[in-house]
Amino acid sequence: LRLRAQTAQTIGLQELARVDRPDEPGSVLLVDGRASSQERLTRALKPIADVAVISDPQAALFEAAESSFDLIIVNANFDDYDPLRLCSQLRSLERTRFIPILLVTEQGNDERIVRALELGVTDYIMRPVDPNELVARSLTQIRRKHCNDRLRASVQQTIELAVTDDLTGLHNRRYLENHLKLLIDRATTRGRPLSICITDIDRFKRVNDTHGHDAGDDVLREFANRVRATVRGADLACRFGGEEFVVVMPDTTPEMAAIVAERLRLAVESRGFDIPQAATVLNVTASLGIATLRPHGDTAEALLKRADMALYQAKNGGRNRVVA
Ligand code: GH3
Ligand code: MG
Ligand code: MG
Ligand code: MG
Repeated sequence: LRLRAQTAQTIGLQELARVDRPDEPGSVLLVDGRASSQERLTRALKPIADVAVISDPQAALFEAAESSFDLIIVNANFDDYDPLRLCSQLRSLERTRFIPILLVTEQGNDERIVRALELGVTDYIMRPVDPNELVARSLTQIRRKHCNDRLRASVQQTIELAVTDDLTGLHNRRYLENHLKLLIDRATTRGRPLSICITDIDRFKRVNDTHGHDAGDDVLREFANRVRATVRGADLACRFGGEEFVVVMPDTTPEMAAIVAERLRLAVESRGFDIPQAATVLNVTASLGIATLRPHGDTAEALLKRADMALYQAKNGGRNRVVA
């Protein structure tokens, strides 16, 4: 259900292009060293934004990194402090680099303005500040920020969907194949062990044949839950296809992998699977094959192949077992 809702939201990509979207109130951080201009600028911005005011530029940097502002207005009027330093810091911090900056500055200081724009300041406004101009420039930046935020969130969601298995919420095969290569590179470079486990549900076709495909899906979801509950946070669990799952275990020797695989086998066998679709509880078992990365030039394909051969032996040996 959660995944369906996500799909619907992602399809809402067209939403991003909508121009009739009513303005959400913006949140603005005003960094300004003088009480008089703080008061004036805040009053001008009040109709379009919630304004937080800070006099000290270094405190402003922390505040900006802690909160989520749509716009930072820097009024270049500090004693003994170069406002471009703050702008440059705002651009370099992960948490603040996407927040637009509007610089309030003196007339006739073209070089400084060019320098500010080079640093990544988004826009500037000259003193004396015309309140209407301030509102217009601020609103433009706030709208663009909101639009960019939606776009970023949507791209993020789309990426997540592309690497997630809809039925179980685990990663899918595409993600595994990409990511396994990275994990292998890392393990090889660092001289660390890495093991994988392929597991396949035993006689799964019978579940479908006897109780229907939806009951089969229930088994797959519950199986995925048990995989999730068994592995560590650093492990990568994925649905490799059908009723086959793969767990990649960085920093894991063959001995440790055998223990994890046996724990998973028991987690499946020891408790019946609740099947709401068929109002029943089913006994399920799985076979597991494990393989460990060889120190030199081992590939993802070769590693998966060895684990798959071990799995095949587990099936041949009578199922419901781990083979290394
Ligand atoms: P074995 O012990 O040898 O693994 O026997 P098995 O029956 O589990 O293996 P087989 O490969 O013959 O059958 C796998 C079945 O899994 C066949 C297929 O219809 C079913 N299957 C694959 N994907 C899904 C799915 O998403 N949902 C459901 N319900 N069934 C699926
Ligand atoms: Mg099979
Ligand atoms: Mg099977
Ligand atoms: Mg299979």
